[in-house]
Amino acid sequence: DGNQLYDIVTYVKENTTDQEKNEYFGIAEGKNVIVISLESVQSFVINNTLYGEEITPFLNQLVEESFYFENFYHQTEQGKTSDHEFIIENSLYPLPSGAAYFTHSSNTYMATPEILGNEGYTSAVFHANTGSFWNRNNMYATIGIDHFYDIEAYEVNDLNSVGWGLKDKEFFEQSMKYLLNLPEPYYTRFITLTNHHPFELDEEDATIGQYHSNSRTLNRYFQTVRYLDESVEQFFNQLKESGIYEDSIIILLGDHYGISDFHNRSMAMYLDKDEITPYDHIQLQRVPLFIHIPGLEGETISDIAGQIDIKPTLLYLLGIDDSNDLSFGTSLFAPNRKEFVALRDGSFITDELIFTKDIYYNRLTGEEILNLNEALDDESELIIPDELVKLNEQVELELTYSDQIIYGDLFRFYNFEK
Ligand code: GP9
Ligand code: MN
Repeated sequence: DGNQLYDIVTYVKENTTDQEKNEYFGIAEGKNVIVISLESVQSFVINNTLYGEEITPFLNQLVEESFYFENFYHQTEQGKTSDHEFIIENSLYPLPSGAAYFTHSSNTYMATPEILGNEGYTSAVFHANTGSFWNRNNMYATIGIDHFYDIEAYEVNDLNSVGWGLKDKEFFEQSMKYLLNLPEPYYTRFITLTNHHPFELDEEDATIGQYHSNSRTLNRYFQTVRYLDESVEQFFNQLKESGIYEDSIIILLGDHYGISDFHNRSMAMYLDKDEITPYDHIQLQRVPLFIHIPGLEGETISDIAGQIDIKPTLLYLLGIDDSNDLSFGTSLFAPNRKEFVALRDGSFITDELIFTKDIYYNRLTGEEILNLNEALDDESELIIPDELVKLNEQVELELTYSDQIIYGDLFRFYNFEK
């Protein structure tokens, strides 16, 4: 109701919307936007090797030429790919269970495509799957996506498909004609598919060997990741040849983890660890984020970041004032950032800490700082520093506020006009 919204607006205005502007504000003004979702890619494959061979040669090269965020976390839940779409377009958290794409596709939102639409942008999503998958067709209409190139827009047959459908190289290739016909400037998203569990690949497409462990899933993962790396390289070449590249800002990000905890033993073996601790689990939720602006030098950024920051970051780089928007993220280029990244289960990351499963860890070393369970078992006096209590409360509050917005469709009552 109105009171809930008032509290939320107050909180958001105090915590996220007051972005100081620096030289990055508007640095990509008027450019076309190309967002590439790297299905199931986790950061551990970037600048890493398998039996001495680079796994992602093209993406490694791209690290050098982009703003690369090495401590960027996915924040998705059960809605998987659709959750990552929901988070990056709205800067809201996904729901604790179910997928907002299914359950709240008729809500009022003020998503990136709507905001950019008001600035003269045309928006499009490219994804070679059935339009109703994740209820995308309905949600896209709600958030103002002008064109959805779903499976109907592609020529799909036995030869050019594997696993979940059209191979990514074919997907990018066939997408070019549509991209070239979009009125500029445009905001586009490309959702890849081949690097999806169970990571099937035709032999002729495999250019790196498999891993050898008890997990067939992890063993194959490296091959489909490499295939995706090559698909993206091919797409970049096509963007360059067609002249699109120069006028674009290209954002690449992982949507969510690809290797679940079920494969922890094999994962530990690959990472040369005895086991995957709760700390390691959180660190494995890092997915790559590249912000590539042709002509700018690359920089690897170690600050913590989350998918919730994508919307304000993009608007910031495009020079669009979003001070009356309601979002839970902050621009990754603004000097005054929010101090934590919250995951949907209440785990969170700060510059210094990782909190998960009732344990506070030192983020950089992985050392346990405080274990709430052990302290309680001991019957010892448990003293939790005030700042930790405050952080936990703020994370919970923020997740609750985001849920209230979605469950109550509260944006109906908010005036986004400046
Ligand atoms: C389906 C694709 C994969 O269209 O986006 O979805 P996921 O299983 O990763 O959520
Ligand atoms: Mn996915």
